[in-house]
Amino acid sequence: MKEIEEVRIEFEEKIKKLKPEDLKKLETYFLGRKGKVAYLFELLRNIPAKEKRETGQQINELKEYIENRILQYKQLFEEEEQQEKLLKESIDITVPGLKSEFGYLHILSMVIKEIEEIFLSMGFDIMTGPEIESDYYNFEALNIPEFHPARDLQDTFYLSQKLLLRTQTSPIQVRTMEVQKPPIRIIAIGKCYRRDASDSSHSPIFHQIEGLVVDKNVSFANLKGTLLEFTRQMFGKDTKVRFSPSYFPFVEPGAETAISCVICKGKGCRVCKQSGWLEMGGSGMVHPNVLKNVDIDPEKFQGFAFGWGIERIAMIKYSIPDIRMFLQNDLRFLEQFK
Ligand code: 2U9
Repeated sequence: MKEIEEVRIEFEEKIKKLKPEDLKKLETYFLGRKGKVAYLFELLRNIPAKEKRETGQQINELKEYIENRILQYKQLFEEEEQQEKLLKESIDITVPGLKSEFGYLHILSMVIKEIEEIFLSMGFDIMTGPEIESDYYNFEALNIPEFHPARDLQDTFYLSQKLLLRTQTSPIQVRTMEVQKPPIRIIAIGKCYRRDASDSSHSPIFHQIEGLVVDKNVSFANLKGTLLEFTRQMFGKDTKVRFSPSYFPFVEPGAETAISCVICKGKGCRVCKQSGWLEMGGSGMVHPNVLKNVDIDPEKFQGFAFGWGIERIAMIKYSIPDIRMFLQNDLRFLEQFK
């Protein structure tokens, strides 16, 4: 009877400070083949027959008690473990979902699409061409003679004696006139390269749009009407266009082309330097030599052309202060145009 009491006391002590990971060990210690309860049954063999029944019952009661307590703990620990798992793995469905970022066009791509749509609606086709060009298509075919300053090394990226990065998209127009005879109504949009130090309004890489119309009875008035319509759709219908005489080897007459300031509507402000006008690029009637170079008879056909900077258009339309922002990949800038 004393040993039974000792085993019970030992069990109560151990079960009090039982940790889940020791449950198996405790079960074996008390209920295993060589456990405390087995030890008590061993002792049973040596006591007098008449006390055997009584004692045996006592031991069985203790065994059941220990089994039940251990079972309770097993269930308890399993529940706690289950609770812990639920807590750890539970997700709060009321938390707002992660916003999936959608891609969006670069502001320049947006402006290019806008410009293309306007000219497509006016019946123009869109052409592209190589950015690496020969000096023939970039200069000679455009009536730019061998020693013209535009050919200078300080303005042009040469890749070899004959190859260069195009300084304007005009080579596309030349290539088109070689394979397509009038009527021609095309715009060419693309990257151009100038060996220029970059500052807030100049970048060695910039985008240009050039337009070319070649047909019978094409006049300077057609040029003015086309650019006025484009300007109105791009900058608002009260915008005006100004043509000032200028010289370019590939057009004659040539004209600097400006639009009335979109900020002050022509009154004069900081953006237009008090002039009321914003220079956009150049234009003119295609020079007869350029037509001759592509076997188009200047006596039968005439053409007009223009060339504007895309960054310039974007900067004016969206009040962008510095041309370098287009290339810096700064999300604080790009995200404004999502
Ligand atoms: C052909 C014949 C004529 C395109 C023209 C300009 C005037 C012009 C510059 C101004 C801004 C380029 O982006 S820019 O730096 N361009 O001023 N471009 S006339 O004349 C052509 C083009 C192709 C066959």
